[in-house]
Amino acid sequence: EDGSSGWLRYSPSPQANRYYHTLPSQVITLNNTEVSPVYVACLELQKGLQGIFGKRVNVTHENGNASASVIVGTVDKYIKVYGNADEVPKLKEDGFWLSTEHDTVRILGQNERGALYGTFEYLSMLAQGNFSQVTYATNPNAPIRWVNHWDNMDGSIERGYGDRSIFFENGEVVDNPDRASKYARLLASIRINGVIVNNVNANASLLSSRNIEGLGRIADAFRPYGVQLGISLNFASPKLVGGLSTFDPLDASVIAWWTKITDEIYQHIPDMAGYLIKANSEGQPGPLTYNRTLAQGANLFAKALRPHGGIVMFRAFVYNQLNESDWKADRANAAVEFFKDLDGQFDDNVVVQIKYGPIDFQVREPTSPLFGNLYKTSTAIELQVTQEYLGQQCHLVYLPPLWKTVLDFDLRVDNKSSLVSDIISGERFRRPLGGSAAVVNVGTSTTWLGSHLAMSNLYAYGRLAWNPADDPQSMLQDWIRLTFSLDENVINTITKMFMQSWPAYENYSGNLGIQTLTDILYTHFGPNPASQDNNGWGQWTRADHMTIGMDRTVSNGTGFSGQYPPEIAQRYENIDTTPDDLLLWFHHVNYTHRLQSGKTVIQHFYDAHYNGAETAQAFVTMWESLKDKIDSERYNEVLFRQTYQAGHSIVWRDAVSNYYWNLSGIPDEANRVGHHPWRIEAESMTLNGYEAYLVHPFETASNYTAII
Ligand code: BDP
Repeated sequence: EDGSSGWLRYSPSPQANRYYHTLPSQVITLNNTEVSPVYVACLELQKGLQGIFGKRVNVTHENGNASASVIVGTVDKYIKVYGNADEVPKLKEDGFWLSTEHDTVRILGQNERGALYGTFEYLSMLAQGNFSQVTYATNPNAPIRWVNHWDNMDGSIERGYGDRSIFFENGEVVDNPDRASKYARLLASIRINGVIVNNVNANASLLSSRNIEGLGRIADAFRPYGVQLGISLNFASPKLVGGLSTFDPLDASVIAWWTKITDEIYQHIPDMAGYLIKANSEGQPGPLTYNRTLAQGANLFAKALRPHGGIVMFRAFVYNQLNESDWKADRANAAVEFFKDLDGQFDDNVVVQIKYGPIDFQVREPTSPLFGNLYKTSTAIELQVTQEYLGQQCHLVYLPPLWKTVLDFDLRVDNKSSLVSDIISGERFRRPLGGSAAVVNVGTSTTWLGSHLAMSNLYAYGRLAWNPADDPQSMLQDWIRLTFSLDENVINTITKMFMQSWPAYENYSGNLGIQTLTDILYTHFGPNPASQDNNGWGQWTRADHMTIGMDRTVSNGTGFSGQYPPEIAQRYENIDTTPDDLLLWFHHVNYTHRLQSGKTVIQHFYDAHYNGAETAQAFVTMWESLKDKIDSERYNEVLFRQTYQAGHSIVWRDAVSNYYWNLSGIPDEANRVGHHPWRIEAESMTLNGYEAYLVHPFETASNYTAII
């Protein structure tokens, strides 16, 4: 159990004997092309039934007696063979219909991909010990359900915590696509249909003929699983690798160059999903260099892709709000400032990809107001399975509850229900495209993400991309059953840990909407509250001796709250209607300001940091209680990480509490901050060969002192 099977373990069912005779004894495939999703579905059924029940089943193309069979295929093929499919409602693209009633299991997809999804669904039921008789159809919320890799050509991964890239090494695409194929299988099981394989900070050398050929290999490995490959582009490629003197998106030679490259890519990858573009952001080149708009930049690619059916995902993560001198400059305002006026100017095959919050994957952010400002543009939400600011896979943070705060958020555009999930599906503004993308740092680690527990986030991401109304806890419990065990105690204990994990991390890393108080400039790991203010992009906590928080109101602050539709804008403009968990995001207050909870801001800080760290200690004992119920390999690896988190949460707690105690001079009512009677400081021990020295920033080591 090294984690490589993820949630597709097909481990033996404790109920195998009881249900063996009810299982199908053959698989009837309706679509019989060699390596197609339906072909893969049949292999998967054989593998699953063998693993879970020890039952061998044959695959046949015959269409005679269907009793005691699983029939897999598309609805169209089913009608051809069996005459009609009257029971099956009209399905959307990729949707499927599953019926396990009577003695024939029928798994029918709108397309082959849907049939494969239905197969995984059926096997997931069996693997979870669910033998109920069901008949239902399910359809995706949105057509785009992608993951984004930040893999570099040299094989490293930006913000990667799961070892090396599975796609690239030494500047080239890997020769052996086996791992890519295994990954596609995992993705298909959660209904992900697209992968951008390289970093948004893209290297133009990806476009060499040799690399394009290599991408073809990866796409071939993905294809049987219904997963399409896409790539990130460097906007300056015509100049960097094309020998042109410009990358102006309106220049004829530039247009011709992109058209040619795009055609070449489609020769190797006829079903290429499209391009992802990070332009004029964090040093990346873009159309603004030539005084062209971001929409003109996006449309350049849209036109090259259109004949091939590809789409452009254009990132809204563009900002240049430096605020060293201007206290009103606010990076949170950037996306709306850059994109609002471009609404209506993007081609139909462009999707603007918007991070869930206005800053950058923080532990708590309000919903990005850009979702409520683009009526004539298709949009997608960008989430991050990679726990960049959220403990980098060393802390347990189950993310769906955080993501749901955004997906379920009602922006009240035109005073009408406007859930983010309905906006990105295209439904609210009647857009043709839309969906989700998640940054995923899967690498060569046997655990894929560098941590067994972090896989829950990838699993749930796929589920939410398909159905944003899915419940975080029930998705989690499915994942636990598939990943660990059907044992009630295991399910309950892990559920408890996970459902407490995001609140705990928020408590010790930055609460009341102050953002994750991590080192913001470099590592994005570990506490460094001062760095939030001492940099040109930030000034986010605006903390001084008396006050804290960023005033983002229209009346006195940066005006950010005014970017929301009126009902929401009023809610955040007014301190009394701003929820506590976003108070310091929107308002600048005294440390002694009373929250709706009745506590002062500073006392809430202290209490939250202690509570959060205490919860993280409890994760260790909860996990230890499962010792005999989890295989030793995964038990020990998880225990190691939980022990680390327990310790690091104390570092967080003390660093942040000490920092604000020092700044405000207001003591902790419970007299904990600065007093740790039970703790033995390293520098107080007798240490041969070690020396104590003062650290900077002071709060990152207790007593200002570290040992080297
Ligand atoms: C930030 C990451 C940086 C990414 C950037 C992005 O720190 O590595 O390049 O986002 O999303 O969060 O483009």
